[in-house]
Amino acid sequence: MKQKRILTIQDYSCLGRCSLTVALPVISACGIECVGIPTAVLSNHTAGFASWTYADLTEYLLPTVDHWQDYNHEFDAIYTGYLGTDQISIVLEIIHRLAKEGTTVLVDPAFADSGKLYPGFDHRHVEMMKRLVGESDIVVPNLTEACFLLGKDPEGHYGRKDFEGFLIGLTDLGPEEAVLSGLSFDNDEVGCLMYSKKTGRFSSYMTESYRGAYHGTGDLFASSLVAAKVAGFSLEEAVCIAHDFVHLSIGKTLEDKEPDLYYGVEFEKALPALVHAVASKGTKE
Ligand code: PXL
Repeated sequence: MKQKRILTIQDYSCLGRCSLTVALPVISACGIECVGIPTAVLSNHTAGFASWTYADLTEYLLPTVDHWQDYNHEFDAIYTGYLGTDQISIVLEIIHRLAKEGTTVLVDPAFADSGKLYPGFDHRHVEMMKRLVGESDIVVPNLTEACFLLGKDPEGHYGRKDFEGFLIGLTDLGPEEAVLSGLSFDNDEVGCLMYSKKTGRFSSYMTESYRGAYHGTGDLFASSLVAAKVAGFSLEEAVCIAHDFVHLSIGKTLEDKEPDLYYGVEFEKALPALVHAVASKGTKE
């Protein structure tokens, strides 16, 4: 069988286990080729660290894709993560040029968490991100991002009915499917709620919660979800695989006596379980 290939467009933060330093190993471990276009190189991510250095690669995005014209690159999925505001229209153009029938476009909005926008982002970023979400097949925001995208209070308190309304609102922006991750309906559980426009069905997947906020877990979730989808799992199955992977990664991190949470979670220790879960597709069929 032809090897599957995913294109991902997001930054490379050297320290902090997020964006490309997560997407590349996670997708590769699943046996899928991961083609990464770096949008910028940062010394470290911008959440928690007091400062960072930054080399902007906006100018390099379209020439990279122009250069590919002479080759017949087809992508099973295009997956976008953290982007600069002025990069979003370029990424839209890249999607228009490279997405063919059968290419799944997955957008992780990656611009906010814990009720707040990441440093450097404002209302214009949210508006541009809405356009990108509009071109996606699957959108995977956290609750804060969903609130910003839908004009809801990102620091409000919400329950399951509200989350269902948010998922419908997200699919009204364009995508067929939406997943909210990191949700709690009660304090002891954490998980995901998803919605498919085609079937009109909601489904959820919950496990016990470790509580607390863990940086980079949204990127781990999106990377493992897109890999599982491309490997042939349904959205419901892929969400379970991705959630279990993130959950195990946090568990492994907390086994560490002195975890330094600025640096993300120790997902490397959970990769064997992810590989096993994704490989089970071949044995089920
Ligand atoms: O994990 C999302 C992310 C990606 N890239 C950079 C970030 C963040 C979150 O803060 O700062 C540079």
